[in-house]
Order: sequence, then structure tokens, then C-alpha cells
Amino acid sequence: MLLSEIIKERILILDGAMGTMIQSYHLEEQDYRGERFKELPGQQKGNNDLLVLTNPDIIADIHRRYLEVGADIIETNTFNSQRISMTDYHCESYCRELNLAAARLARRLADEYTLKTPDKPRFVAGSVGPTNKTCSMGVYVDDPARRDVTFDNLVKAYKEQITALIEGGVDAILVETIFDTLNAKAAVFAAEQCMDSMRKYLPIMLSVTIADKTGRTLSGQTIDAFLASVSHINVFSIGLNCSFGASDMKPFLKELAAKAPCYISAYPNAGLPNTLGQYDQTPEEMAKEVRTFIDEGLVNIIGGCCGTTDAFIAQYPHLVCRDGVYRKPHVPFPPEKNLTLSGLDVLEIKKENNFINVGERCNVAGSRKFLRLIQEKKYDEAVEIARKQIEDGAQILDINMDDGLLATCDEMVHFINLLSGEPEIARVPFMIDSSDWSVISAALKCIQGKCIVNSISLKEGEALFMDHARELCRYGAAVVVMAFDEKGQADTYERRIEICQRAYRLLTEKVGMAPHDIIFDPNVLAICTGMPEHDSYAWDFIRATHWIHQNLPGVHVSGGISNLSFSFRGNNFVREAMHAVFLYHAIKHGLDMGIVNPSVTVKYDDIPAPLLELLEDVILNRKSSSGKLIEEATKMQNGEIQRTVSSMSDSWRSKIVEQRLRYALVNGVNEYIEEDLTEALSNFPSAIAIIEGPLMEAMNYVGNMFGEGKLFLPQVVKTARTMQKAVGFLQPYIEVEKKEGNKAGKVVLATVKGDVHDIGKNIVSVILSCNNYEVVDIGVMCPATDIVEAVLREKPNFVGLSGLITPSLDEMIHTVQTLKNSGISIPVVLGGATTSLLHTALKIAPVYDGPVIWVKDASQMVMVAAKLMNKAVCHKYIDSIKREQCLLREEYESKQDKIVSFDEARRNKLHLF
Ligand code: THG
Repeated sequence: MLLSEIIKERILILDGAMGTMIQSYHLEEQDYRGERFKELPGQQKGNNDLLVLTNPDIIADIHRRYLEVGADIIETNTFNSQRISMTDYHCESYCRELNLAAARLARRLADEYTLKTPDKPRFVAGSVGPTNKTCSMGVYVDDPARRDVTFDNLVKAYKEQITALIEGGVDAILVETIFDTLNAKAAVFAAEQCMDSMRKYLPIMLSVTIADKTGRTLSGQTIDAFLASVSHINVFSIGLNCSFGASDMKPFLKELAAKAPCYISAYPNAGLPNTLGQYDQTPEEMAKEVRTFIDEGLVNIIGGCCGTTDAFIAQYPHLVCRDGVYRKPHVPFPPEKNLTLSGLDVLEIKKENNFINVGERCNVAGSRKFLRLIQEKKYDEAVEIARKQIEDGAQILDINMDDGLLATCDEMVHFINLLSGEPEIARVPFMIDSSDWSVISAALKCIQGKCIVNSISLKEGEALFMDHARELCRYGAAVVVMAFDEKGQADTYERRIEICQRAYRLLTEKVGMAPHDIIFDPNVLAICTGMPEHDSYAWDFIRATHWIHQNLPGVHVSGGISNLSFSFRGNNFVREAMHAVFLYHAIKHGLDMGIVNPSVTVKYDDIPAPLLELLEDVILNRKSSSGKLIEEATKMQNGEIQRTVSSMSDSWRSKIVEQRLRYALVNGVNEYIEEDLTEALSNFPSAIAIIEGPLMEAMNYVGNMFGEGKLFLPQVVKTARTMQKAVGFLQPYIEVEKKEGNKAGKVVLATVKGDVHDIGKNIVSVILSCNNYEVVDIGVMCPATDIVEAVLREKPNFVGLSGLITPSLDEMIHTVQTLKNSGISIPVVLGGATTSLLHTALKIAPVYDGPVIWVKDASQMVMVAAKLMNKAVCHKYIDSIKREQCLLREEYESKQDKIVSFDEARRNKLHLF
């Protein structure tokens, strides 16, 4: 009969303490060592687990005494038999042998008793203790992020132990005296791997230790939070042991029994220790208290911990079976159907709950301040950003370290470890935000709670998507699934729902993920960009949210809300108002959570009626109002440029022609452009001279203002349009001027593999085209080999590479290497949000033979292209770029020379960047 069958019928009896029993034999140092370990350094007295090798008869005797009084389950004497604890006794190399011997010994005795009483089969639980090190807590005052043991080391040690226990014939694995949930997750992670590779699946039992009367574990979790953290485990039983006597344990046992979706175990101490550390409770006294566990239907397994002996266990058969009738065992609750997350506290996301705020500010890509603090290693201040968000009402913290020049994995782990040491912050669940899987898995290894991984997608196909999803199931995390697929980012209603539906099927049907652990993100994209095709983005997101809830049962929907208003960067009032209006409607249609700036001040009700109407028009895509909103927003912006512009606004027509052209471009005013250009044609030596003079100057000005956050994107696009119009008007004149009507040059443009973003690239394309360049745009997600092929085929004058996300940086390195290997050395111009002057100088330029030029934004492109095409200045220009990059490298390396490791830099508070 199997353990899983018999437990349905009656309450099972687990044995009592091993340590207390061993003490009664009054063993000395030599009894522990035996002949074999005579030479081991250090003290061995107290190394109880060693006795299975040196004094197996005593351990056998103890097992027999428990079996004799009626124990159904005995535990192997292996509580400390893994190499992390055993290192203290210099016994780390005997771990496999200890576990094998202990399991075989217990197996032999259990079988002996089963044979004697076949109607009462006896079972062996392999005891797996917490080790003597804690993975989720720091113990160093000066270095709170430092940990004594890593998840990977725990897994390695536990695998060795559990493999041997299973080989030795145990019936179940009992992970006990859990004081740090992360250690326990490592033990179960190891157990699952062992069982997978041995193809032998045994029940996994967990037993937690409550550290204080508030009902938290030593690592700070409440029982609820603990349950959420282990909810991914296919667990047989969960229970409590140690730390309390039965009566003090009871309130927590009740809480556990009311929530855990599995069998419940309890093996308390024999009361509380007295001042000398001894347990005074008698077996009868303890039995009286344990009896109430049974009477109230709280338990399936009862036993004893510190201070208990066979005399205590001998009481239990009479409690479990009274007058020949078995008492009713506890009936487990069905598993949770809601998304239940945890930090130190639990966060249950119920349908009837309000909207959940995820704080966005601990994001190096989303906050200049946070990026600077991390770059400068000002971690105390970075932690304060997290704290402030929680004070402002964030219920989950998004953490993102994706930056091309940061050691992203190290920074993520370091920051999470720091936050974990701040009880006010670690209360809440974390959201691990990265497009780099190695960062995600590093983060999962230092979080004891149940977090959200942000994100996975079908971008790189089904196989990788499902691999990642399976791994998340093993770690126990919920996941944000972005609406991306092999074709790119979903930006229409139809594409959004198509991808979410496909992902849902794969995750629920093929991977077996619980629907409530899936959070769809149907892409909040920027509206009011000046491009009419973006006008439907907000409303399509909202419609997709509604559809997801109607059609994909159990899931949640989230979005990065601040993306919506990227066009209005620098205009916080309009941005916040826009978010308020968007959330108002999106939540009504089922948006469950959002990544937001929690310290917003503008509320829906605060928005003046005319602006509100305008905002609702653009968000609900009611009328084509985005142009109007852009105008309004421009009026409301009080930056420096606005003042200069408005002070000129009446009088600009009376300025000289260069200034009028400049004004028209900066403000995107098309009305007078032909009139003014006609006038300029008579003042300037040529049409090209007008472009390269006032028009380019205005473009550069706009680009710089945009870079400084003083202009927002629609304004730049407006300028680009005016530029296009101006160039179109000048085109016939340019044709006449040109000797053979040649193009100014030819360029191949591509967004690199892994990246689907192309707004920047498209702007570059427009700007270059209207500057008479022949543009061959080969699209997004371009593998290096495609780019090489296009270059060989098209023979352009230079290549333009674009990338928005951090992984694109590595892809760009790979791309220029591939170009080089194909013998190509024409100039490479690159740009995009995560690219930078420094990264280009350090990582990309050195691996290419030709020049690699970084452009800050689209508006710089024409200037760079013009210089590259102009034979007179080209060499000088390239030389100056190379010199600048060389200087940057030297400067960077001289800083690096001072340190030998990242850790040291942190310790010495060195500024690396
Ligand atoms: N979906 C998912 N995850 C995401 C996003 C998403 N993570 C990142 C991002 N999008 C959400 N987070 C932010 C964070 C900040 C901003 C926007 C989105 C932001 N920051 C100001 C800016 O760039 O103008 C900050 C300025 C500053 O303080 O420096 O707007 O969509 N799943």
C-alpha cells in the first residue's frame, strides 16, 4: 500500500526526535568517530548523522523503538547530511555514503515491521534539513547584499543528498525545519531534478518552522506568503515542526490547514524549553494538546520534534484510533485559483480586487536618476527609490537593470539582495524586468517569494518560449507574456488577440502552466506621435484587454502605462493626465495591473474638462484629435524652447529668411515654407546650400532639444515632415544643380536580429530619402548574414543599424564582426535607445575594421551621412571619430585599472562609469 493511499484513510504517526534519543545513549567523542574516522580533524561529538556509519546499531535501535510504539513513518538520520553542513565537521566527502547508509538502515527496519504487521505498512521519509546557511538573508552588516550560500550551491548539495536517499529506498522526501523559503525551494528544485533523472517520483513533504509569535519564518515570511512561494510545487504535505510546543503551534497550524491545498503535518516540540534548554512537558501533557489538533480536523500526520522520545509517540495511537475507530483526517482544500504572489507578505490578486500598481521607477531604462545611481554605485539612494514607491502605494516593484554598459546580472542580483534586507520593501513581490533570460534566471535564484517574471514572448519561436515557461514553473514564478511573435510586435487589435490566444494555448495545454499565473501584456504603445497609424494604439489595447478576459479564462492583463505618453516627454502634467484617463477606461475593461509611476499627482477628476475631452478623444480614438492634443500639449509646456517660440510667435514672419526657415522647421509650420524657400533660393548659392545651411541647423537644434527632453517626439516628427516638404520643393532645383542627377549616396538600413522596433529607423529612412539618398531598408529582426548579403548586393556607401532593446547591443557587436569577416569595411552608423557613444567606442568599434559611428538620434543622421559622402571632409571626420573613441576607451580603461573585480568596485564605492 502506498503512502498516498493510506493517508486518505487515517491520520499517520511520524516518529519523534532523533537528537533527544541519541542524547540518552550518552555517547562520547570516540563513539562518534569509531575506528574509521579516528583521524578526522575537529570535534565529531554532536555529528549525529555520522552515527549511521560509526554506530549504526544505535540508530537502528532508535528506529525500532519508534516503530515499536506505533510510528507509521520514520525519518532517516540525515538532517545534516549534505555538504554545506557537513563541511563544518570535515565530512563533506562522505555525504553520499551517509545518506545511502541511513536510507538503507531505515528501509530495513521499516520493512521488518511491515512484515510483522502487514495491515500497518511502515514508511521511510528521507530527512532533508535546511543546512546551516541561509540563502535569502544577508548576515554581514557592512555588506548586506552578501550571501553565505547561493541557490546553485544549495541545489548541488541537495541533489547529492536526495539522489542517495532515493537510491537507499526512501518512500518520501521530507524537507524540514524550513526557516528560509529560498533554501526550501532549492531543496525541492533539486528533488524534482533527481526524481526526473531517476524516473522515480516520491511524495515531497514540507515542514516549516515559525520563528516568533507573530507567525513568521526566520526569513520573515508569513504563512500565507510561504504558501504562495511554494504553490508551484506538487507537494504531498505541508506542516509545522520545531520552535513551539503543540499549544503555541496551534493557531498557525489552523491557519495553514485552512489554506494549504495538501495534507497537513505537525510535529511540535515537547513544550517550550526551560531556561536550561530542557523540555519539561510530559508525554501525557503533550498528547492532550495534540489531541485537539485531531479533534478539530487539522492534521493528517502527527509526530514529535525536539524533546520528544518514544514515550511521547507511544501516546499517539490512542489519539488516532479511539475505541477501534479511526479519527477523521484533515481534508485538503482545493488549490488556489487566484494569482497569489509574495514577498514577506502575500498579495492575492482577485478579480474583485482593485487595480494593482507595479512601481516602475527601479528601472535603469525608465529613470535617468535610477540609472545614474546604479552607475555610480549609490545603492543606498537606489534602495530609497524602491522605498518611496512603496510609500506612494506600489504593491509590486518592477526592477530592470538592462543597460548595455552595466553588468546586468550582477546588478540585478545585488539590488534584489539589498532590497531583500529591507523588511518594509521586501514585503511586496518583485517583478523581474529584463529581456535577457540569464538576468531573469539569476534573479529567480535569489528571491524567496513568488515573483513575476517580465517577460517572455513568442518573439524567438515556440520552442524557446515553452522552454522558458517550463523553467519558470520550476522556480515558481508568475509571468508576463508580451504580445510579440516571430513577426514582431502586435500593434493592431487583431494581432494582439491572435498572439495572446496562441500563447495561452501553448502555456496552458503544452506547458501546463496555471492560467492564473499568466499575465498578458498586449503592448501599451505611444500615441500622438504625429503618425496617424498610431492613433488606434490605446483603444486597441483596451479592446484587446476586454477580449482576453472574455476568451482566455483565468489570466490577468497588465501594461507599461507610461509608454503611452512617450510623445509628451518633458510635459508631466499632460503625461499624468493621459495615464489617468487611459487607466480609467482600461480598468473598466478589465486591466488588472499596470507598471506605473506610483507618485502621480494628477487624478482623473482633476483634469480640466476641455483637456479631458481631448484626451478621451485620443485614447478612445473617437475623432482624429491627436494633432489637436499635440497642439494643446505644446501650449501647456513651459520649457525654455516654448517661451522663445511663443515670444516670437506673432513676429516671426518679419524676421530674415534664414530665421523664418528655422522657425518653420523647429515648429513644423508648413504654410509658408515654399514662399520662404523661393526667397531663399535667390539669396543662397544653391538649393543644397539651403538644406545644409538653415534647414540642417534647425534639424540639429530639434535633435538636441529632443535629446535633452525639451521636445517630445511628435514635435520631432512634425519637423521631419516640414523638412520633407522643404526638400521636396527644392528637389527640382537640386536635380538641375546635380551634374548627372545622381543620388547623394546609398544606404542599407536594418534593425538587428532580436529587435522589432523601427520607428527610429523609419524616421532615418524618411530623412535620408528626402535628402536624396537611396535607402534600401531591409526591415526589422535582421540576422547579421542578411545584412552582409544586402551590403554585398546593394553596394551602399554605408550601413545603418538600429536597435532599441539591450540585447540588440550584443547583436550589433555580432553584426559588425560578421560584416568584417565578410571583408566589408564601409562605415557603419548605428543608433537606437540603448546604444550609446561609450558602448559603441568600447564594444562595437574595436571589433570592426571600418569606422563605426554612433548617432544620438535621427536628426543627426543627415549630417553624418553628408560628412561621410563628402570626399573633402570624410577622412578628417572619420579620424576625429576614431580619436574620440580611442580617448573614451583609454579613459574607461584607466578607471578599470584601479579595480580587479566588480565586487571590489562595490566595496570601494568606485565609480565605474
Ligand atoms: N510592458 C512590460 N514591461 C515594461 C514595459 C511594458 N517594462 C518597462 C516599461 N514598459 C515600463 N516602465 C517604464 C518606466 C519608465 C517610463 C516608462 C515606462 C518613463 N520614464 C520617464 C521617461 O522615459 O520619460 C522617465 C524620465 C526620468 O525620470 O528619467 O516614461 O510596456 N511588461
